[in-house]
Amino acid sequence: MGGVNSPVRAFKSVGGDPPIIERGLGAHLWDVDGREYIDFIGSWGALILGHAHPAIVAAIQDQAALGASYGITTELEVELAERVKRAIPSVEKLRFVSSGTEATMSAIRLARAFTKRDLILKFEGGYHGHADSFLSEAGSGLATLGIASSPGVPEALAALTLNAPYNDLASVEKLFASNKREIAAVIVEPVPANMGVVLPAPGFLNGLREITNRTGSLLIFDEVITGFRLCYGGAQTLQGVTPDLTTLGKIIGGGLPVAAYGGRAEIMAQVAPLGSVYQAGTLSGNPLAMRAGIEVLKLLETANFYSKLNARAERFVAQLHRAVREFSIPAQVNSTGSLATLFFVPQTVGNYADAKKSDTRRYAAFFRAMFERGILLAPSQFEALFLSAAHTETDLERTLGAVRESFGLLAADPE
Ligand code: KE4
Repeated sequence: MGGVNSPVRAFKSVGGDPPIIERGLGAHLWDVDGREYIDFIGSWGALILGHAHPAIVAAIQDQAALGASYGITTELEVELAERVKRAIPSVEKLRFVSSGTEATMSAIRLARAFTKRDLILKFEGGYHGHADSFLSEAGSGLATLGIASSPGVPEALAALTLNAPYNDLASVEKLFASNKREIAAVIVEPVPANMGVVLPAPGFLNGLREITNRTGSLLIFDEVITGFRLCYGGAQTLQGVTPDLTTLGKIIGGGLPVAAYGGRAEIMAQVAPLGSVYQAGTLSGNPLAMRAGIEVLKLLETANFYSKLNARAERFVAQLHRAVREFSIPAQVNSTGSLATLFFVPQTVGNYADAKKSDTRRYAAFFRAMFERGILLAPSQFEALFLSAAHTETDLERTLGAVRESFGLLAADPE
């Protein structure tokens, strides 16, 4: 289907044909023609440890020999759940699912049941997977392909999703005022990465917490990307804001299909079989994926993992800023921890409307110049660059060399 199993992989917004990947190791990928790339997609953020980490491979091999899935509870699910709960105390109870979409879809169903309200408020440029309720004004692949709302979503359902500009509390207040006591939940990426990386303005997340408390709505942090990315836990740990529900994915599966939703015990108690909010899944919590997740969290919990990764990422981003200045490229670098986006726009980017002012043709030219130099960035202006613990100083130096050459080409062709 279009040669891909997910639209953003199609390279449609950057041109050219995507490579066919044969294998990965550490921060590197090789395609079927033997070309090697330094990889900054990292399975869209899942591979914070890089490809084929030996401990993860060994755990998966070991578990595979014991069986991949039983469809009955194992101790592994309990162990991974306990690790997540210890890392993110607001997650008092959780349920494993197999994709971030399932996690966010289930979280809003639960919020609607718990509050007995129907409306959901999300943010323009926020991306929470491809469930019907999330496809208006969404980020990631929809932003990349310019799809403002997906056909096939009934008008009546789409009308239950409200959108506000990110970092704009006044707009959120206005939507709450005009939809009194009808909003079940606000769902937000605490640090958005699907409109490109955008940082929460001081007080924004606290403001959402105050508004949802005051109005009896739930606050859902979609941490599918930020969970275990910025620190051992969620962005909520760094931001000091406690949501009612959290969704996780990507990193907690170590490259295998794992996601989760969880939060306050009294809310989660409404999920079947304890309650009657129905959510299920054949492969939810399967032992193979649980083993991978447990191994990942063990490695992430090692001392200084994040301080080392984030310090290396910060040094890299500082060099990126320097190159932007040196070559006078009209661009912004938004970053936090090991997440970064280079927006080809002269002004700062604080929300989706700002991000959409980016010159996507220049991003495409930059992407192709880097690709030709063996550096694989996200094939979209509205995604993030993911640094991993596997990116060595040599990888980063090579990447910065390619950045300078690519900027040189762009500067020579101001278009
Ligand atoms: P999945 O259903 O793709 O596992 O997760 C959906 C999702 C939910 N929430 C956030 C914050 C997400 O970033 C995602 C998925 N991220 C995109 C990349 N930005 C997945 C890439 C793709 O769709 O191929």
